[in-house]
Amino acid sequence: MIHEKQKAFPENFLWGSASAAYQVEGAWNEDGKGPSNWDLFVRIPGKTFKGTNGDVAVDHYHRYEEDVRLMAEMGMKAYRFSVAWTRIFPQGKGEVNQKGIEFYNNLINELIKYKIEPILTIYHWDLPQALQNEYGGWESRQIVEDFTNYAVTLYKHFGDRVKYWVSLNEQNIFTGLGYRMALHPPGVKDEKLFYQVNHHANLANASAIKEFRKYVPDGKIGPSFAYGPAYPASSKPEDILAAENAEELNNHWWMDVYAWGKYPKAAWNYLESKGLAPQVEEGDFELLREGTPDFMGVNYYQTTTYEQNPLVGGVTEGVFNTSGKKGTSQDTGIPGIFKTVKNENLERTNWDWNIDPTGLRIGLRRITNRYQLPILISENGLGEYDKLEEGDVVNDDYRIDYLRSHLNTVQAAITDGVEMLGYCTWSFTDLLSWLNGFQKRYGFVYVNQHEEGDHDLRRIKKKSYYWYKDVIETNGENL
Ligand code: BGP
Repeated sequence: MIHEKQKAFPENFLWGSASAAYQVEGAWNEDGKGPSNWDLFVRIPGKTFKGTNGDVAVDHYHRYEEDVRLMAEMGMKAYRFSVAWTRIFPQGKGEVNQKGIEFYNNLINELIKYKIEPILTIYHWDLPQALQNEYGGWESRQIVEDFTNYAVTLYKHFGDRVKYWVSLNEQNIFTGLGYRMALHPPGVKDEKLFYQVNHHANLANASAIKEFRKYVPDGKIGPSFAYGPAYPASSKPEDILAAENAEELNNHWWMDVYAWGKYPKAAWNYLESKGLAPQVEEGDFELLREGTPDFMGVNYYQTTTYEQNPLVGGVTEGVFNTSGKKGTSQDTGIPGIFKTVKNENLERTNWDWNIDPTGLRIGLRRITNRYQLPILISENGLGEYDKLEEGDVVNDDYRIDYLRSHLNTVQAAITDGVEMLGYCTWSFTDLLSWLNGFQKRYGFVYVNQHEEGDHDLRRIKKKSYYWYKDVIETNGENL
């Protein structure tokens, strides 16, 4: 649809930015914090770009007041951050660490002081290592109880002031990269275990949402799903079927469970025939149905294009570009199901991520049609090299172009009828990229931090900072 006139962004639209504890906080072993799986994983040689870790990150733990002040000056309406489970329960369970509660209380109060809506992510990948050691973390159903207890602790302490909650961040990514591709902790490649781990995460998610209703009845909660809408490479029916397969196995496999408490049929049958379907116990589906969200959180970066992949001799494992050298990624696939191909209609970033604003609108429409849930864009942004020029200037016009084009399609989706709660860019300040060090930058605020050497971590507003400020001030009229 080409609209003659776009609808305005809703009043009270949550113009925000997002971050994650491990990527910004630093202070990895301070004030009683216990070690997380990431604290250990990054120390294994060869796992991250130039061995970078979040020991210091961008030191948000000590500089949160300055960071919030910068948000306030920009006029930001919402800030999505995550809580480090290991600050609240250093060993994953047991005694609450009051210092951890204190830090997030301070952060929340600081945000509220400036009328910035806190959006709290309960879990953004940093699992207490103690739980990994004790029972394999997500590999055991025991995680459901410990995760729920952790979530309830957060509801009790922060639910009076925090009304927007994200349960799990990108469950599809942390389970997939952790148990299928061995790129994230615990660095395992085991298809069957991957589906089982993911089922436990579904149960934990639903259980935490179910409890939420008791403790924060006036709040809203949902997961943040990393949605990469699937495109067929051509109009060949085989390619269209390959894209359908991808949509079902890579997207509906998660979103159907969130929204409806059930797995999609063809995907389930396929996995069952391969002996890969998760083991389900009595009461599981009931719990999944009882723990459905108020909104779908969407982390959108790109679409993926698929074509047919032969059963015999088909493409399997691909290669991820974590170096920032354009063209170093390789396509991946499942024989007999699909394989990915480069979409020649789209530009790519230096990390080979497709730039596709229209894909966002397509994704928002698909979610609206299938689930009829409001949507919070909980992440969207451009990771690129930035150049700090003389006089502390960063001219990141490419980031402005990226965000503007995506916001244009968000507005088109709103005009189509999609119910949007808000839009959080990834990210506010620069931060640590899990596998790509500090050179892949996302923020409106440059942080003088690099892979090597000691740096002063000073904050510098980029050109995009002023652009987003104006967008917020005009409620999206000046895109
Ligand atoms: C999402 C994660 C974020 C963030 C972002 C950018 O998948 O939720 O934590 O890292 O991607 O990814 P990257 O840092 O790999 O560029």
